[in-house]
Amino acid sequence: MDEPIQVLAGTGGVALGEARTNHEGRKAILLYRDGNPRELVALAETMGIEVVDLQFQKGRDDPRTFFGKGRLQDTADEISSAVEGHPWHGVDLVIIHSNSTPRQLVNIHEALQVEVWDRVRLLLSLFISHAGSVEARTQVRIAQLQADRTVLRELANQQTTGERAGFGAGGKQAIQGVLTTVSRELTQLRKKQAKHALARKERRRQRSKGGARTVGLAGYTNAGKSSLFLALSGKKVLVEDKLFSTLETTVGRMEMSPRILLADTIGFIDELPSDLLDAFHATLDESLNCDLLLLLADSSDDVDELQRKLSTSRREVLDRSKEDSIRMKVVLTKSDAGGDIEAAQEVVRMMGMDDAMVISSHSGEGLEDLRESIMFSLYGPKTTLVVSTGNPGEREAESFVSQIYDLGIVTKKDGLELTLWCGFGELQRLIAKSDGRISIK
Ligand SMILES: Nc1nc2c(ncn2[C@@H]2O[C@H](COP(=O)(O)OP(=O)(O)OP(=O)(O)O)[C@@H](O)[C@H]2O)c(=O)[nH]1
Ligand SMILES: [Mg+2]
Repeated sequence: MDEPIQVLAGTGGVALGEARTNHEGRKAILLYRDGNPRELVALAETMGIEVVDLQFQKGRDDPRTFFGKGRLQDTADEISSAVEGHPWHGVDLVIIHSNSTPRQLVNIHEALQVEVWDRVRLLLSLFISHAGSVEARTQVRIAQLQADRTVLRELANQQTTGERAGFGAGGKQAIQGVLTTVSRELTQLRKKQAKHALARKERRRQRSKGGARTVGLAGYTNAGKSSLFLALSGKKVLVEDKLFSTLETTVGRMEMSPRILLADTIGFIDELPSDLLDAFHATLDESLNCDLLLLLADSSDDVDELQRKLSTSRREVLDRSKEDSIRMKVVLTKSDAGGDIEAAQEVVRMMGMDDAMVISSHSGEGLEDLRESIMFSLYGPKTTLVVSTGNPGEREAESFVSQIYDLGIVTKKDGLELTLWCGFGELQRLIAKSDGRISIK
């Protein structure tokens, strides 16, 4: 490219090529106008970024520059003149506590001359640093390119309207060139993503053909989904005290009940723009289109937090589920962590949902009851079957017994009497095919 493009850092460096993925040790300041910036600070800290100062300005945000022009200039001066020993010394990142418009991002960056992230870009950076698998990386890259494209279009637009001087025709062409490249990559990535989605769908179809039922785990980020998945399935997944440790769906069998599949997935967060979450729809679909959904909420959060996170999670689930009605059960996690369980139950009730199950994946409290309750939701009450001994020369009773074991989850066996959880349809078929040898007690 003949003329350098003003790279809007934090957009993933379209024009730079490689995006930076490690932000450990960076220093940032955060600008906010309303709401509580704590969650955004926690997200930044998850990446090892130190937020050294919070800057607040009253009133509605400026549609051009978020903060008023004067205040933004003061901030710029302070960043550029901070000497050794000043808390702002070494700040190379500014975080905006909102989902900014491309216009705001471009202008703020221009004024401050350091990397600028709004909420979306911060989440994207976090996703990029946590994306482990090929599928997760594809999804994140799509989300990132979509976000980049809006900023590039704004840059191109400002040049066309003459708002942005200094690039000339060469600069404009260069931006158009990058835009074309971005669009081409997006098309390729979407094809790749469609293949992943198809493979997931096929796996899902195979599983349900085999009579398996799926239990999805959903909830706000850090609610304890992966920990519960691990406790119930024994299958190792990443558990971390970080936001968004999980970015894709992992399916595992429930221990002792191999016909029940659990699906751990990405968490929700407030104000995640819909198109950003859309990038994860294939992976989310796999866990949300289930026979039973466990909606997890952290009982150690204070009640306001709990309510906010639970409402967000429920709304996202309902918006994204393809089924008309979804069977949902609230689970309060981390019961060992000293939260007010009664107050948490009250929140659940106030939201019009049935009383929650209370569990701790660490101490094991409530897990047995949860297992039972999952089975009950999926299969209804247990059934007791009796296999008759049959006459000599007839088929062995034990072969019917082993068929019953294949069919459902046997919890008790007393000679030829078996108590089990199983699907009604499957049960009817087995009995019909048994020539009267299997009956319900
Ligand atoms: N005390 C206590 N902490 C728990 C329990 N379950 C999970 N945690 C902690 O909560 C944090 C988050 O747990 P995860 O299981 O990774 O949560 P998640 O919902 O999968 O989080 P993301 O994938 O990041 O959205 C970790 O530090 C866990 O150790 C529990 O039963 N008791
Ligand atoms: Mg997780």
